[in-house]
Formats: sequence, C-alpha cells, structure tokens
Amino acid sequence: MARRALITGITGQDGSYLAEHLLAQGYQVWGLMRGQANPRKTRVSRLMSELSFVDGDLMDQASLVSAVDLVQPDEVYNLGAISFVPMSWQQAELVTEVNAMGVLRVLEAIRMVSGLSSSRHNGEAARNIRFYQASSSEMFGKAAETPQRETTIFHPRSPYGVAKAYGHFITRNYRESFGMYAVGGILFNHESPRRGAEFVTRKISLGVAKIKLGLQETLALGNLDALRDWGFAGDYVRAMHLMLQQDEPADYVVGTGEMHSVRDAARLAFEHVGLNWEDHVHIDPALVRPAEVEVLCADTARVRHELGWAPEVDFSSLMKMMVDADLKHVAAEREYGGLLAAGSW
Ligand code: NDP
Ligand code: GDR
Repeated sequence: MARRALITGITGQDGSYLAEHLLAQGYQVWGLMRGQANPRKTRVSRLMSELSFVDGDLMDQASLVSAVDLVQPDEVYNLGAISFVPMSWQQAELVTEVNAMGVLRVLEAIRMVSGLSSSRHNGEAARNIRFYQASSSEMFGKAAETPQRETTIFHPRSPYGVAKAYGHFITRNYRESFGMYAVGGILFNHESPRRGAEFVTRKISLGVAKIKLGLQETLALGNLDALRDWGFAGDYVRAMHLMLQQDEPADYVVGTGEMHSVRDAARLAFEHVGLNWEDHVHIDPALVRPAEVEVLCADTARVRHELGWAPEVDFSSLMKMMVDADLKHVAAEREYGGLLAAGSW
C-alpha cells in the first residue's frame, strides 16, 4: 500500500516542492489547508491534481487531531508557520502561537491518535508516525561560531527565532520522552521562483525583472552586509524526506556550506540582465531589523556523510533561475493585465 504523508504548510514554497517530491516517490500526499476559502489552494491543486486536502489550523488542537486521525499518515511534515522574520516583531504573540505552540499541537495530535502514553516512554509503538519539524538556522542568530552545526548553541535574534527554538526543543523532547520518531531539520535559507515576494532574494529577482522591463527604476533594500547560506528549495525537500527514512531519528543542519552577502545577490541578479546594481539599489533604513542576524553558514558534514545528501543548484545558478522566472512572470503579467499576481507561482 502507498505510504501516506501529511504536510502542514502545503500552500507554501516548501510544501509545494515536498509534495511534488513525495508524489514522485509514490506517496499518497495530504495537505493541511486552513481558512474558509484559501485562495492558494487553487494554485497548489492546479500544480498537483493528485493531492488530497484536509481542513485544519496550527492554532486549533482539535482540528489537528481530526486531521491526523482522518489521514492516518506514516509521515507528518510540519512546514506550516508564519515564516517572514520581520513580522515576528509586529505580531510576536501570533507568531509564537503558530510557530511554537503549533509544533506542540501537532506532536500532541500524533501522540493522541497513536494512543501513546504521556507518562512513559512508549518503545517501538511510538515510531508508527514519523514527524519532521521545519526548524531554522534563525535559531543560531548571533552565532557563537561559524559555520554553524548541530551542536552550535542557539542565540535567536527575533521572536520568530525564539519560537522556532521552542519548536525544535519540544520535538527533541517528545523523541526523548515518549520514544517518538521526531526530528528537527535545521534548514538554512532556501529559495526558488516560488519564494514569497517579501524575502530578499525574490524581492531582488522581481525588482530586477521589473527594472529590466521598464516597469520600475529603483529597488529599496535594507542591510546589504548580511551574509546568508542560500540554497535551492527543490534540493532541500530531499533532505527532509531522507531525515524520516533513517533507522534512528536525529536532527540535521542543511545548507550549502557557502555564504554570500545581500550585496552579492543583488550584484549577480542585475549582472544577469546586463545592468549595474549600484545604478538602481538604494538603502531604506526602515528595512533594517531591530536585531539582525549578520552571518549564517552551514557546516554540512553530518547531512552529507550520514544522509548522503548534497545540493545540486549553486548560488549563482539559483539567482539566475529566479531572475529568468520573474522576467517571464512580469512579462506575462504586463501582457494579461495583472492577472498573474507578483509573488505567485
Ligand atoms: P512559506 O511562508 O512559503 O509557507 C508557510 C506555510 O505555512 C503556508 O502554507 C501557510 O499557509 C502555512 N501557515 C501559516 N499559518 C498557519 C496556520 N496557523 N496553520 C496552518 N498553516 C499555516 O514558508 P516556506 O515554505 O518557505 O517554509 C516552510 C517552513 O520552513 C516554515 O516553517 C519556515 O519557517 C521554515 N523554514 C524555511 C526556510 C526557508 O528558507 N524557506 C528555512 C528554515 C526554515 P496559508 O496559505 O494558509 O497562509
Ligand atoms: P531571513 O530571510 O530573514 O534570513 O529568513 P530574508 O530573505 O527575509 O532576509 C535575509 C537577509 O536579507 C536582509 N535584507 C532584506 N530582507 C528582506 N526581506 N527585504 C529587504 O529588503 C532586505 N534587505 C536586506 C535581511 O536583513 C536578512 O539579513 C528566511 C525565512 O525563510 C525564515 O522563515 C527562515 O527560517 C530563514 O530564512 C532561515
């Protein structure tokens, strides 16, 4: 019988790539869908007609119990979150509810549906439903060492990072307390043409496309010196899946092991269309964060050696892929009168 996977965050960037990857592996894939009429559902369904959906929200414990009970999954991938870091200073409580408490609620739903005791370690029975938590390099924050590895101490710099640290620790705690196969994938920034338009790489690729096509002249950015380890989302979902196929559950850092500045990203993207970034980019101090994460770079030794995982798309190819996709998006949007919203895929 086909293995069943339940994905929260199915309408997001990673949800779409993971669903495609699992469908290609022969899984039956279910996506948790929130809201009365989530407009993003149409997009995902158009992309993958084989998907099934179940209603639920990370803010609502009972809905998660019902979803796990209905789907009876072999694997649960908790990708749902409010993922834009600046929003976490504006709506810290909401972000904590979804990104921290939401993880606890999914773990509890799995525990309840599996009939696992909350007062003892459950042995092998606890491994029937495997759980992946979308942990983040933002947990390292003001990192004590570079590159960062699985044992690097966390010093998160935003309410988002703090909430993700809770999600990571509660996942580990359910593994240690009840014997669940529950892992945290500590993923560094990963991007794609499906990335939300608020994140810096997509903001740059969209801006470059609009400037090239004569629709705008300048692009406002914040801190150009921030260094990130940027990879391709399509590569990273393979690592998520591999993490749930091991004999023993463990947490892994996933990245490329290379870092680049926001300035490098802008330079590369503008150069790709024959423009000079310095003629178009200006700094908007309002985009600088209250507390910045200056340097993130992954030590990928463990994921490479133990999972045999390696990224296939490098940074330069990634930026070019995103600019090329946005040139097409923006040209189509211009032609069809804004029917294809920027930031959509
Ligand atoms: P996106 O922002 O693209 O997607 C977020 C998803 O979460 C959407 O499907 C959204 O659904 C869903 N969601 C938001 N609130 C709720 C809620 N209350 N209940 C259920 N679902 C909800 O994020 P990505 O795909 O980029 O990231 C996936 C996960 O990985 C996130 O947890 C993110 O924090 C984490 N992560 C991402 C990294 C990256 O570089 N992309 C790096 C490290 C970690 P809706 O359509 O309903 O809004
Ligand atoms: P990040 O991604 O916060 O690392 O979180 P983002 O692309 O938003 O920022 C990366 C770096 O770029 C700097 N920056 C700008 N950022 C944005 N968004 N817009 C700008 O105009 C701009 N100018 C400079 C930022 O200050 C920052 O240093 C992403 C999300 O996907 C999280 O959910 C995930 O956990 C982490 O990656 C790993």
